[in-house]
Amino acid sequence: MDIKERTLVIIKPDGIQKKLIGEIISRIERKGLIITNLKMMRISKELAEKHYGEHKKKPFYRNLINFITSDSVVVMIVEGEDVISTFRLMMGPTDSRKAAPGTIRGDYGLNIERNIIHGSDSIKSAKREISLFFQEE
Ligand code: 3AN
Repeated sequence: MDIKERTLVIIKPDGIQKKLIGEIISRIERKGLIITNLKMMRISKELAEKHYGEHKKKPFYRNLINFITSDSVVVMIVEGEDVISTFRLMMGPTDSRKAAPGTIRGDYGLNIERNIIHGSDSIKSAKREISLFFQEE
């Protein structure tokens, strides 16, 4: 059985503006997770709407799309045993104000929207998101 799992990680525009690319990559590497694919890009409105499709009806949807497309992001596929739950723990909860120190959002995030980082929330989401961002695979 293949115990390796994959997740899609996005360093969001606030993470780029705060110069956290190196810090976040370091945390991933020091934890022992493997970065198999990495690119810097500007997310189009179309791609953002596909990625956040599940939130389409939410009141924060428009702001979310505007924010994620507002500047460059870094997108990665990260691999490792139980990487989805491991990386969710490393990120901390969605609302940065509730995230503990030592987590990425707890250390660097401002609030629920400006929360520095995205990580897939399930195997199903990871597969969907990886195919959206790394189509050539
Ligand atoms: P996570 O990124 O922790 O998986 P989701 O999938 O519930 O969180 O939400 C996706 C993104 O939508 C979050 N990262 C956050 O930026 C934004 N978001 C979620 N809930 C809210 C909210 N109540 N107000 C504003 N933005 C939100």
